[in-house]
Amino acid sequence: LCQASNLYPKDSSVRQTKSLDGIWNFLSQSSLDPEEGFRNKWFESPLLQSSEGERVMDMPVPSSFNDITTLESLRDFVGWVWYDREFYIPSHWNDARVFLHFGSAHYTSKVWINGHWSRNHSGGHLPFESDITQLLHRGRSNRVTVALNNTLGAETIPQGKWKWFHDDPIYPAGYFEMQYSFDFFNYGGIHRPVTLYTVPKSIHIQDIKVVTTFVAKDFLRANITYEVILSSEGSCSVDLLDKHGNQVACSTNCSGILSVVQPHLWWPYLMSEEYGYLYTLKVSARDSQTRDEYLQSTGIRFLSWDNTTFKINHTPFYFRGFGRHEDSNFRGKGLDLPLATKDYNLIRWTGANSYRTSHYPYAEELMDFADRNGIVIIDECPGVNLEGFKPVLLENHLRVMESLIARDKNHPSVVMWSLGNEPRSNVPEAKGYFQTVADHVRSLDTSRPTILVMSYPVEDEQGGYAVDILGLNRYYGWYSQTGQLKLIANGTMNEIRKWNKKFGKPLILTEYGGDTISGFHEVPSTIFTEEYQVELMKENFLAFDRLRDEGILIGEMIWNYADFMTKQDYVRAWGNRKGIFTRDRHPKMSAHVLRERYWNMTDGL
Ligand code: GCB
Repeated sequence: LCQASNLYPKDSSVRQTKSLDGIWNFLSQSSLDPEEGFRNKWFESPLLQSSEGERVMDMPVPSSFNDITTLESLRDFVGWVWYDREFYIPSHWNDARVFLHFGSAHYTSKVWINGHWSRNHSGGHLPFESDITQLLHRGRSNRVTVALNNTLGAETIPQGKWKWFHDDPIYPAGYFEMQYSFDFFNYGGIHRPVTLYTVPKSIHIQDIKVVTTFVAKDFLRANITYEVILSSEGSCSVDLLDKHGNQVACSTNCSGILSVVQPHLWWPYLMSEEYGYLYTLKVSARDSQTRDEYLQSTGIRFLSWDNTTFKINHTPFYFRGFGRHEDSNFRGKGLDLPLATKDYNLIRWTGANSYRTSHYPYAEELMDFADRNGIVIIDECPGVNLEGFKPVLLENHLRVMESLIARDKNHPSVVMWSLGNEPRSNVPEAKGYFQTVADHVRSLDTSRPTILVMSYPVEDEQGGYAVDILGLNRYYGWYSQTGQLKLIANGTMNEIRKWNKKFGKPLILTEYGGDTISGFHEVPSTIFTEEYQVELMKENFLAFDRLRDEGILIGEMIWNYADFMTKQDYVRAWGNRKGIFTRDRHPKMSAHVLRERYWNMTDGL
């Protein structure tokens, strides 16, 4: 089987795609007998025809399965679920190699085609694919079966803890319970598109890497360094096309440097009238028999950083944005393009220029939106609340960073790799652990800095040594000094100055905020009211403006863009309510206040 590719499945003059999204058959397995489906080989025949056939239900893909039905047991389900569907291969695909690509499935997957095992994958937020050419039926129907398990353990990223209950007076025998410490619902399901795509049999483009390695200070010239990786020996031709399809540079080498005169730089939203400018790198590869073609969009922009600043195209950049989640009603973490498009329109409405993919990599479709809209991304791996720092965890962390970089390396919007959010990094082991992760990331990509988002008191924090940029989450007026608005500005300033003194690196306040129930109002304000959220923000702004003047703060990101679902918890009223939008994207008072601030920072564009 030929090695999988890192390229997003796309049509070209050679390649074709076919979506397998839609309604699939779905069955959740009893947690009392987790091996049942494997023992009875449910992958060998259609689920509907299994002995459990009457329990089979409709399940949309992409979507989380949890909120689709009326069953409490499925909403809270932890364990194996099974999906299958039938599909046909177009007859003109007979000469092609066919790959099956999953945008993501949470968390552990096993895939079969027509009853034959195709691949396993572990990890809930990154793509995986396999060459299924040999397993396909031509001229009659095919079946894809997926067994998927959303259980998290001590070594998965993120982590969870689970327990079987036997002989317990409260729990029924065999009761399975999973706990996790992170603050968002552990949705399960096939969360992103499932796509078949073709490449030529004898040679294909496996990967393309594009990095802007030089932008002249006067912006009149730029270099991009590229590399094309082929599945077998062959030759390349590469054309760089501008927005109108005009060729601006070309080469017949599989790797090299393209020099662009008077480049249209990729600028963040509202930093130039031409924000989000994208070129297309048209890559062709051939051998004596055939030709492959892939169109890679690319932006020309250069990043640099030191102990006080972070620059895009030699211009200091201040992050004004959000933490976010992939989360919405019914579909949970399933990709939803109407919602994604609405979100980008709302983000632009607020005047924000950036967000962090808290706390896991988001769908590639969202990264493409960010590229086109000039929204700057801090790209976070799924390492949220990591603890223990055992060697196996480290290995898995390195692998997940590799897959993240492999997937997102060509997005101009991605300017930073986040090694994680709020690790339990107040222990000595954390220092070496994060040094290893950061060094590994640098060995894979020197063009972007690393960040770690931290939460311990500065005296205890061990994670900050390893990274280039510090991320800090602070909740003055909420988790500390609750209800005491007047302490927020001083608390925040005092704290960030201490971080600067200890680590001497640029800092982004990656989270601040407070839960706010849309429609709660009170004067004088109290926590949970819309007034309180606004006043809390304004006190934070006082601190941010001072710290920015002092040159130690390079960004602010409110927690959160929108309300989102969490596990049931008495400190969460129907999820986390720190959004400036509600879960269905209606603005709270805070959205207007943030909008005013962010637009005032845009230098009049
Ligand atoms: C945090 C976490 C985030 C939570 C947030 C909160 O520090 O990073 O995942 O949702 O606090 O609202 O408690």
